[in-house]
Amino acid sequence: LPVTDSQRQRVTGVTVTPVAFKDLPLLNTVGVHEPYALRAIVEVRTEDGLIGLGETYADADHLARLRLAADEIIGTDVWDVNELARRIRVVLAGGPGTGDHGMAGMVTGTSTADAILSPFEVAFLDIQGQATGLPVSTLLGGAVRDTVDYSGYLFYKWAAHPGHEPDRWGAALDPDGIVAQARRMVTEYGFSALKLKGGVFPPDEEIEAIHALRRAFPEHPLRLDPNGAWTVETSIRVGQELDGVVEYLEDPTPGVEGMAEVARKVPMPLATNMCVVSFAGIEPAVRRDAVGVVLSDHHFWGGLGRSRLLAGICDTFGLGVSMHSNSHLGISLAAMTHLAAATPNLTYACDTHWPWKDPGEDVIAPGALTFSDGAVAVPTTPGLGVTLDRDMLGRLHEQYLECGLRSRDDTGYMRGIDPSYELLSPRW
Ligand code: GKR
Ligand code: MG
Repeated sequence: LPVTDSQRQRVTGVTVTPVAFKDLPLLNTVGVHEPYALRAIVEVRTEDGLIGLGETYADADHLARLRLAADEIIGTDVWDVNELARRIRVVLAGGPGTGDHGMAGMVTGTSTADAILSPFEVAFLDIQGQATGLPVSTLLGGAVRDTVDYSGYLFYKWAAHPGHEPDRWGAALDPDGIVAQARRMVTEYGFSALKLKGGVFPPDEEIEAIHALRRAFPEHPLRLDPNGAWTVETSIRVGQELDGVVEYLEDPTPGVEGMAEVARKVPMPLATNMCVVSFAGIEPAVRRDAVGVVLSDHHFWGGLGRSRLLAGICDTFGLGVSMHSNSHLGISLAAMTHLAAATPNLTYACDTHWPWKDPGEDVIAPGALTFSDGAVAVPTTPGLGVTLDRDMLGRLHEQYLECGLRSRDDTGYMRGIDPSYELLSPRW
């Protein structure tokens, strides 16, 4: 891209604002979602008054590292992402190389430097787009699709957080509840693929839920993700029983060796956002043929540029690419949509937690991103195509201050409700 002097932009200020938004009692293999999910909103300002946005986890350690990085990147040119990455590596030197930011312990081994780089890189791309009048997907090499498909992400859940009124989704604790949840999600959003978060009930009950979904939705690609809750033997049995029913089985068992053993004995590809979560994890998985699909996630793969690098490596080794999600707001959805649009080999519907969010709670002005037929139209306006709603940012920051949560802890919250709850990996 030819960049004129007026399009060059140096960073003059960075603000990192933690926010909390309401979350529902979604169950997973390490516990249950707390009443609020935490995110950090990153604003990067330039000498010409442009503001670029990024969104990431807000766990206390991660937040402290974001703030260290924020001070260090003042003066960087927003076109110089290599310099941004270098400064972040320098400021983090001596700190932890890997971590489990925002994942409640389910995903470990992500690169701390890449997780810190991500929101700043997204904000830099947002500014590059505003300075040139180009959408981020164009800066990433061009949108190969106008809309990005997302999957309906089904969770077992309670009717309400203890002590609260029933929420708008109600309980889903058996196959009928999951099918009812799926029907509503498909009706409201138009999703054409469905994923069930498993690892909550004994595997036979989750197999039954998948069969019930297949009967109710004969054409929808289905996925099951127990977050490594099963032994190798259980995973093989589930995989064989779901032959021809799921398009992929996601993280059935913990660890690359176990995944490789399961992969040899089940008919469908194994997908992962747990055993390949950083560039260092690719080679061991490829060498063992442990996974068939990598779920990229720009929040821990170092931003949008490095996620496209991951997609290129997957292409080289014949691996499929899908996309992972955690509870998130609109800046993340915008970034995910631009990335997916500009990644030719991202051919699966992406995960999103979007339907679980209170529709009235976001930090972006409404209207920029909407679901139609299960897909989001790729914004065509400059940058990410979303703008900050400062009133909402302030309100959700107040909510963060008041809610008292400082790091995601699904297990601790579950133990507060059920003191006998045990964390087991694998569980069955
Ligand atoms: O939100 O409970 C959850 C999910 O289990 C999430 O934390 C996972 O990281 O969605 C993720 C996954 O695909 O494993
Ligand atoms: Mg997963």
